[in-house]
Amino acid sequence: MSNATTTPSAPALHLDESIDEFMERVASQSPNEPEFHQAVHEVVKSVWPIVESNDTYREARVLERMVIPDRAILFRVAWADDDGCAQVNRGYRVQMNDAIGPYKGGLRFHPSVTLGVLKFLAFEQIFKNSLTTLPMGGGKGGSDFDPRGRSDAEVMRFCQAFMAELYRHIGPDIDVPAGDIGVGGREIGYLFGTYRKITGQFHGVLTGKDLGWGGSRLRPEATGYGSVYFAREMLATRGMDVEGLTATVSGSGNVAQYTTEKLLELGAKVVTLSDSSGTIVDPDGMTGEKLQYVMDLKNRRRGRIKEYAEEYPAATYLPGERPWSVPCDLAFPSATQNEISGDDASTLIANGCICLSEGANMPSTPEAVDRFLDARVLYGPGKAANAGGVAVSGLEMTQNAGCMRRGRDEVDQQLQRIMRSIHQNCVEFGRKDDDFVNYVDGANVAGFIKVADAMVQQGLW
Ligand code: NDP
Ligand code: 2IT
Repeated sequence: MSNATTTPSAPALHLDESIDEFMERVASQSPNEPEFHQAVHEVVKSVWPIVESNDTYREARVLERMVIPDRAILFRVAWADDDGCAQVNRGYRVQMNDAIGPYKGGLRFHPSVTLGVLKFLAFEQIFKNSLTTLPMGGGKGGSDFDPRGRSDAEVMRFCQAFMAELYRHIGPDIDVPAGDIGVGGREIGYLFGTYRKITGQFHGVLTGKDLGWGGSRLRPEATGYGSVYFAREMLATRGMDVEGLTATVSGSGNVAQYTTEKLLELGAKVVTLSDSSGTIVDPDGMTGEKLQYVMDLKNRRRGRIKEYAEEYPAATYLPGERPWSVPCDLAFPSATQNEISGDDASTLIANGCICLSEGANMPSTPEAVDRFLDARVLYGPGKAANAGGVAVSGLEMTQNAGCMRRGRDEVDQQLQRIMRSIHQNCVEFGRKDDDFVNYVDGANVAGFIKVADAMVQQGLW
């Protein structure tokens, strides 16, 4: 047998190309996924110098491997509405990277969900989960199903149909979904019930469960509380605290509600909330009673935030607007991606905003991020600032695996410890020559190294 044509070539060294060329390749491999390209570009810019100077990462092509999901599952979800009519949606689970633990990440039910949106979220989740210090890989899933205006029975039938396919792809040591936009305690209940019914097994296969059947204390609160804890850590680097400061919060769902609760507890003044229809501005500031009203409005009555201004006449409702023109010291974007434009960022800075902690995933456009960094704002990117939610999900997984329970104080202490450790990692890897901390670089590099090392150590897959 001739071996003339079988001599193996030397391992190709990745990164003979520029960042732009790398991004062109990502874009051509995954067309029409702008959010995914945006998330990848941000990480690639931060980690490029690390990869360029590390032969092992280059030879193992870790960066090229990380931007391709381990797998992305797309499935049909067919269900009957209350009139008995057939409805059809698309369901997805993107299993992005499990080098450091089972896939972990939420499910989003929203009409804007596409494969590209879930790939961006699953990609972010790799680094976020790595930052938590817990053994969790990156994943995300969901559907273009719109729960708005649907009855409980319709939501239940949709969740049952969704899980009738998803169940075969998940498991406590494989992939553990949780909530995200449009998926809260109600949906997790229906999804868990269906999993249990189909498999006959009571597994910790979802997090965000109710306390009565394996949920963790403080999981509903964790993302919002964690985002405020992260802001507090950032402010402490400048000798400041949240007490007495004015905050704008966007969104009025899970993350916005518990961000507001923690801010009020710590003595800040919260002056805005929003939903996809508009913003309410309350110059008197919110109170515990007003927040209870919002929780009842959004979680039980499933109403719109404009009703707040009808209930509390001192507040005004700005239809179609976001909160960023309202003067504040602190901003907590807690609704959705790309909700802060470059111009919004300039307005926030001009109005005196000194600190921004992202409860949402990628709420700032690249232009906005650049402006925050140029203005030396304390800017906490989502993958660091909102990691408290998945961190407590990780605690819920250990609780289920060990058949034990933790009390509220214990979970809160762990959450605070994890947010402090994420902050320290960001500072360590993001401090610049002039002592300014670039939390974007810090979070990306710290999150990346652990996953990249695991991929190298575990061989070429
Ligand atoms: P919810 O569904 O509880 O609330 C979402 C809020 O954001 C609602 O007020 C909703 O308004 C608003 N919103 C959703 N989509 C849009 C849009 N396209 N434009 C404007 N407003 C919008 O979701 P969560 O609070 O759980 O999630 C909020 C953000 O936090 C998301 O970015 C999510 O990925 C992120 N996050 C959530 C975590 C969690 O544990 N839940 C963990 C980490 C991050 P409307 O009612 O009009 O739709
Ligand atoms: O974006 C996120 O981190 C979440 N939606 C929470 C994921 C989780 O598994 O708790």
